[in-house]
Amino acid sequence: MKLDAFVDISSLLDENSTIDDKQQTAELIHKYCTEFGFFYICSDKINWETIQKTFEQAKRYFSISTHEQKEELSMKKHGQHRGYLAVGDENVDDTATVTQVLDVKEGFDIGLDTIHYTTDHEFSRAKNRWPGYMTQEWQHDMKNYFSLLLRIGKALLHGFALALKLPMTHFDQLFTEPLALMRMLHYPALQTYPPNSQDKIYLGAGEHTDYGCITILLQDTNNDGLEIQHNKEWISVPPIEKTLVVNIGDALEVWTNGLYKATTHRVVMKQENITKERYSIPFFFEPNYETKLEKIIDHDSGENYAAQGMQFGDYLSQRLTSTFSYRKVPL
Ligand SMILES: O=C(O)CCC(=O)C(=O)O
Repeated sequence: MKLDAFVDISSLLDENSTIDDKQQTAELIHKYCTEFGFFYICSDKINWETIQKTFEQAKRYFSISTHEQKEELSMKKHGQHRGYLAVGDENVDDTATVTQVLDVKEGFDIGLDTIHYTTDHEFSRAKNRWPGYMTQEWQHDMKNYFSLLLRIGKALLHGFALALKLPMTHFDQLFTEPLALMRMLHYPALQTYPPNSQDKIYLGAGEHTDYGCITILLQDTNNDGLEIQHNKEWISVPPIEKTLVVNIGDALEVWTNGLYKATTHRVVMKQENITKERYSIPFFFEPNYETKLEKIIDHDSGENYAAQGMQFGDYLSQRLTSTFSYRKVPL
């Protein structure tokens, strides 16, 4: 089974569209959020050329960087959440040990570059680490993509607010200094990591939920692998040209008290694609550090969230410590 959930978000991107048009889009968002927690977005108001160019630039980074150049900018080396992560540095399924499941992916994280945060937290202070050997154009393209995704994320928040019957701008104040992160991901071909050797299971990314508000994902149209859990089955979310995939994270689940679920997902590396690499760019659109994780609508799911009452930044920090080896203090 494949995910069949598409939302044209043009009305949310267009300042001149009517509130009725926006509300119609919001109703579709509501439907797919309660059904799947995942949906594709499309719009002819999105600059797909910019998106395609960024994708090619991300591939260039992984193809031309040497091992030494990557390690020079690694999170391991600098202890901050920016720059390079090698295969094994992040294992998103923190219920499995690295001896059982290994995420076969490398990545590069970029955060907000322009805002001077007023808060005094670790993520806020972390500066981007730009590879000096890539061109200025490369850096410019990455920043451009970041800005574009911020705009799309903010427009989507209006849709989510309307979907939840809140004032359209309800979330705006929570995203003035967002802990947003863009991650270029490269999944090496599976043939380099034969499955089940030494009793390990190799996944592109293990089973997990995302931690924040929403994730907006650009996928590789040459290689699929993303799967989501739906009614106790895994269904695939194949890449489709001129679409992005949106999914809900833990923060939005807590805010909606379980009305919108952070859906478990994973990236499988299929045997038939054994020779193929895969690339993707998730954009984790997260609120300000101090945002409280507490119920904002009148819905009772009977869930009791451990994160309830925490500041979002503290929750994010806790989750990253569970999944990123550079953050674990050696025993
Ligand atoms: O690469 C993908 O398609 C998904 C990545 C993902 O799930 C994640 O990084 O949280």
